[in-house]
Amino acid sequence: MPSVRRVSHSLLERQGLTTVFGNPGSNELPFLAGLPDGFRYVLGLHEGAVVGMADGYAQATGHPVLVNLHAASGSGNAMGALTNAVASRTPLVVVAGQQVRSAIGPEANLASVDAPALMKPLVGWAAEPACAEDVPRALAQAVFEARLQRRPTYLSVPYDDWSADAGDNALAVLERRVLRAAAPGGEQHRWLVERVASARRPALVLGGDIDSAGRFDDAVRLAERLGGPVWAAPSLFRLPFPNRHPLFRGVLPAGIAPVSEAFEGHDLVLVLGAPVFRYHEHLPGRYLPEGTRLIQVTEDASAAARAPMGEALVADPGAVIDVLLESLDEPAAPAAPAGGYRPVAEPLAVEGPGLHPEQVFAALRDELPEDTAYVVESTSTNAAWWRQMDLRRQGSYYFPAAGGLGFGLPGAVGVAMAQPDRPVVAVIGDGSANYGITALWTAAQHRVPLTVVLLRNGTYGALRWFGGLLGVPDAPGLDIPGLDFTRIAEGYGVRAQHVGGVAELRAALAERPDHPRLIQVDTALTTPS
Ligand SMILES: Cc1ncc(C[n+]2csc(CCOP(=O)(O)OP(=O)(O)O)c2C)c(N)n1
Ligand SMILES: [Mg+2]
Repeated sequence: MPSVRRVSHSLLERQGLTTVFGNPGSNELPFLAGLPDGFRYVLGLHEGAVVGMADGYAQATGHPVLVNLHAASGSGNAMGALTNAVASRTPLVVVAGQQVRSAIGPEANLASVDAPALMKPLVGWAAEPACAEDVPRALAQAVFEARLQRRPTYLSVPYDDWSADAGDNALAVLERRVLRAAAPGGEQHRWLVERVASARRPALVLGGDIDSAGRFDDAVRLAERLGGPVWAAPSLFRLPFPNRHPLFRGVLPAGIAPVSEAFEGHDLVLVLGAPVFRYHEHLPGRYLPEGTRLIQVTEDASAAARAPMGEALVADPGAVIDVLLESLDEPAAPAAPAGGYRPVAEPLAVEGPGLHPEQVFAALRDELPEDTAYVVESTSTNAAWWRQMDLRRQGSYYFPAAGGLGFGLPGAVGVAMAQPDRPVVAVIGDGSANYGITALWTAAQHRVPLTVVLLRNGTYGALRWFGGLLGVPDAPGLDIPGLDFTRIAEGYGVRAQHVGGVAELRAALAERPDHPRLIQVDTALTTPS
């Protein structure tokens, strides 16, 4: 009979999880023994960066990705990064090494005491198999749960299990396929179409799931059929709609009162592929204006169950778009003529040293190809970003989904590894960069052709703005002077330059190196909105 390790490796191969992001320790080495040809182990130097890279890679490929972490300490280091993966519904399969079975009870060094409980509030499913024979089945479950729930899963495996005999039934798991169909059935179909068709002033709110599911272009067709305004859901992590399309009204503000205000005058708000809603700023008010009805369509049953208002249909929002496109009449006159995209405003300039972030973003927009994918983690420049960018393609925009810093740099490395034919640019603040900085080393080792544009304003800009909002104008610990990212990048093996002005920045961006590089630019402080 083959070993647990052999069957598990075969399972991962069959399920397409052959790129492994990890940072190993002694407990994990037995799992890594004899990895078959075709596996690729991408080493990250810190677990936050490991998970960020895997998150970017899984989001860009749309498939589950294996993450290999070291016991409780490595899992703990990864937790902040996992909050983002949970919010973006990224199917990560985390396998952590455990002490040998007989050493867990006495709590030998590197025993992870009650390992599933350590991770459980965060991941969708967590387990430690009750015996070695159950490891291949449990690993298959971890993969299927991640795929079906679209949520990270966690499996802790005692390291003496890998060399154990897999038992007579182990091979059965290799043949398994687990499929899901999620189009609305007859009754639901009729109800939804009737509600949408009878709306006089419908509005559409699209979540990041629409982009993750590859429905960016279909969302445009639906919006043009409905003819109403389109917003992106608050706390956006993927752009589901072209941001200069004439029907696009921008990202909804992340507060109850301003969301309600935006919906004023609409009898129906149809929310596709988003929780209702991921508010952030506490701006209380009524959830919806008088006379506005909300229908949420999401594949995420928990997001449907926990919403505080509206009706919900748990179904694949992409399938629902198809249903609506088939069932709704063509509009008499197209509300949004093709090619009628809204023009871009002139970038603002600043006096004194440093560029306005808008000048930086205008340079990105003009100098980089239209299909560039941007991974953004710069928190005070949100308004400037949307004023200048013109994103018209699926998979153009990624942002830390739970607001946990440390996704941006590693996430960009993962996106670039997943899409070698697409230009990838990380737009990173000088505060954010530090949380995932070690990903630069992985980028250098794998010669990932990533451009990092580092915005150095010397401060945690967004927190200064938040301080005003919360009535805390004098909080300490917000400034971060004295950081030179060109020297840090060079230390990790990434070529770097400091650009002084717009012309120099544009000239640098026009180059297309086949290796990673970092461009540091000093910027003026702006506010997120
Ligand atoms: C892991 C984590 N720690 C702390 C924070 C709080 N936080 C939110 S925005 C921010 C500042 C980020 O600064 P920077 O990247 O320089 O962007 P800027 O606001 O200056 O544009 C911080 C520290 C967070 N979101 N995540
Ligand atoms: Mg900053």
